[in-house]
Amino acid sequence: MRERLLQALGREWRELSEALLSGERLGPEGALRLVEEAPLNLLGLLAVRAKERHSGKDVFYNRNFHIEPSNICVFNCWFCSYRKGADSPEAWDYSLEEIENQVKTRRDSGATEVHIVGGVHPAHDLAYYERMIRSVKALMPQASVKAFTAIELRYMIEKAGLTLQEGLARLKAAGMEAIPGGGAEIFDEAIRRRICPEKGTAEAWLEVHREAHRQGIPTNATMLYGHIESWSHRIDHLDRLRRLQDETGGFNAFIPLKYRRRNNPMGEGLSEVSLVEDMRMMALARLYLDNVPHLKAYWPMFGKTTAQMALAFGADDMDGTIDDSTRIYSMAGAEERVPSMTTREMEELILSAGYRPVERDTFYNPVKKGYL
Ligand code: V47
Repeated sequence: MRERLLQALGREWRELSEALLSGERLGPEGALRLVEEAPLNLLGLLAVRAKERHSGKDVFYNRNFHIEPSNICVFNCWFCSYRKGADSPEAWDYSLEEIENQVKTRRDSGATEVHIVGGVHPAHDLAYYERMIRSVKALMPQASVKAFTAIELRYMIEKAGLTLQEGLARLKAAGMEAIPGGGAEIFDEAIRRRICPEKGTAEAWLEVHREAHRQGIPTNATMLYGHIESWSHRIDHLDRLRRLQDETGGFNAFIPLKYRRRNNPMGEGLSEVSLVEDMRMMALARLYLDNVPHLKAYWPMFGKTTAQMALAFGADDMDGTIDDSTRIYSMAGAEERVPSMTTREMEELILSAGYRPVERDTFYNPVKKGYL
């Protein structure tokens, strides 16, 4: 099969495909040539082979919900439709009691993960976030708390006058068991300065994740693509993540986040990238990040059908059921206005793409194999 496939390819792609199929590492130049010039179906095939080396026929999902404590943010990122100033009528800032009530309505839903991310709020301090995590854990001891982007973490820890090591240790002691991948955007310094000048450097983002990994806290990584960056910037971003992962092994999953253009200042002069470009991006991520176990197709951002299609381009994780608990993407114009999926719908999407659904916990331990 493999021989026939390689024979069928033109000489042009035979050597690179052979190297990738034997598990050789893709370098930046090979990656650029592949993603810009290779036929889409070849990219899909190579990425699926790489996915199957990591996770066979399994495709993971979890039962989760988000808490977005506030959309008030001290930073003003060009691509963000979510952040509001403190005096905006569209701003929210839930009290701990309101957050507890959100958890109470979902505590018996079977969720195994609570994902907490919000704006970088000017007034709240580390002690407030410790209390928040503790009260979520007290109400749902069976669920893992995956909380706060590296940007939120740096801000609350610096404000408390602590080192990263001390601040992360305190949050871990309060019950923070994993860290989501947000805030990475694009690592290239020049692009980063244009789209999120106040957010801190790429090195600052990487340092938070490095320290978390050192403390045994697993994390995810993201990349915001499809705006003013080029394929070379995307490859540079993947390369910096791959280097950190070689060092620590602490990333669980990578999540490419497609830029959505509604209701944010950057969208005025830009259109969104095509489905074909999304699939090329997925395949590139699977092939380049050979040391990151999982690649997530985040359906609230892509829409359900595009997320399902991503399973043919190397993704092996569909994130979770969400239960209509996040606004970041619907505010930016994503298709899923009310992001919610039943486990049945999730499993049907995975099965009809030819894979075996596996409900997982935050750490990718199987909770159950298939309900249908
Ligand atoms: O960092 C903001 C992105 C991220 C837009 O770790 C936008 O499991 C597209 O990181 N268009 C936050 N993207 C969300 C995030 C995340 C989501 C799901 C799962 C996980 C995980 C992490 O959302 C931000 C930014 O890159 N974002 N605005 C926009 N207009």
